[in-house]
Amino acid sequence: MSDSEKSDLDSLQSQILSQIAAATDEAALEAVRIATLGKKGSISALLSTLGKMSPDERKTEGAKINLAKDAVTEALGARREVLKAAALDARLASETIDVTLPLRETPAEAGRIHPLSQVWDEVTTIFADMGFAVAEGPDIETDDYNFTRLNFPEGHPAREMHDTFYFNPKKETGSEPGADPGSSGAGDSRLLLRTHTSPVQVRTMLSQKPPIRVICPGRTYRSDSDQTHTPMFHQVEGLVIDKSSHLGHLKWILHEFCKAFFEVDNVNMRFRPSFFPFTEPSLEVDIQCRRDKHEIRFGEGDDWLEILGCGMVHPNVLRLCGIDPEVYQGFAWGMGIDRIAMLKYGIADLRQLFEGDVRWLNHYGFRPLEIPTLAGGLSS
Ligand code: 2U9
Repeated sequence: MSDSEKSDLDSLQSQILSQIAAATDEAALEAVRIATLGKKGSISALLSTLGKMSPDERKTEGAKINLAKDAVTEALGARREVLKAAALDARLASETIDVTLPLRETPAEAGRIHPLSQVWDEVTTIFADMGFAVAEGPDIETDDYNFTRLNFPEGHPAREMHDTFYFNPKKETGSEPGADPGSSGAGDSRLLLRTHTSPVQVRTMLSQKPPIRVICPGRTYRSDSDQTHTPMFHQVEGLVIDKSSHLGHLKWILHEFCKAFFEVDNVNMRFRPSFFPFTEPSLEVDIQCRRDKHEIRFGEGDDWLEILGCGMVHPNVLRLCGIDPEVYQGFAWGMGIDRIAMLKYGIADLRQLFEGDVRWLNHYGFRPLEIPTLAGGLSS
């Protein structure tokens, strides 16, 4: 090999080695390998010239070219290891996780129970513990079940008192087949959104024999909307029918309910005479409380707060619901779930209950897995 050829091989080798050193990733390094040691690579091309040389020349030239090939192969291997390690370091750096971060809450943990649902559950838990059954009925009712059978006479102002949402009247077809014989006329089948849950008690009395002990929680509707009224609101009503049920039983039940619901050892109650078409006598019930600036405390203080209405079921109602008032008597009561929820949980504005604001719900809502029980605490 001439001096110039020697320096050609040297410069090719040093050129390849600097390309290897400059490769910044494994793909670039592979490109250098193919350009040098691949089938059409520069070193492979030199090796292919050996065949045309004399045996002596081939011996010396072959040794030199193979030395250059070994140097390139070794450099490629070494650089590949460096690039592999660097790629692994970069991946580990980009995929680091902070194991000290708090876990994200699951949907079941992040959700909240609305205060109205909570109070609904608390109320049903308390009455179920006293032995009451829970009954529900349709939101769309007939005039008959909502008013007539509850002793609201046709055209009586008490019907207007309820600001009823009526549906358009059905076209009259004369006497409907299978019409209820207890119904007093065609107007009775006109549909409406129930103004109270009392039709559920009507249905209960028509379908069951006394003794009856039932509570009826549900949605109710009245065409009324201002700071203290929403067109849809919630009620829970109760009914007891037996041969000797009396006001003393009613007072005991309501007293026990108030103590359990407001989670206090004693509540003073005041019963005032009132009027409802479906009860006689009728009473309104106040509970004693102390109003501080930001909260109300029950069982102490010298203020009174109205929480429910009640009374002995009117004999006309018993008769219209298929129960003989000469044999049976009973009592009933009704209260607003929205109102008692606001009182218990310090909710100032009724409309917040229906806005569906998740920030509000996060503050006032309850954890889904903490179900109210009398033994475990209603609202702990
Ligand atoms: C039948 C017989 C009697 C249910 C009753 C009340 C008194 C009452 C109001 C409280 C506030 C409605 O939520 S409110 O707007 N209710 O004062 N409700 S007695 O009496 C009945 C029910 C059904 C068959």
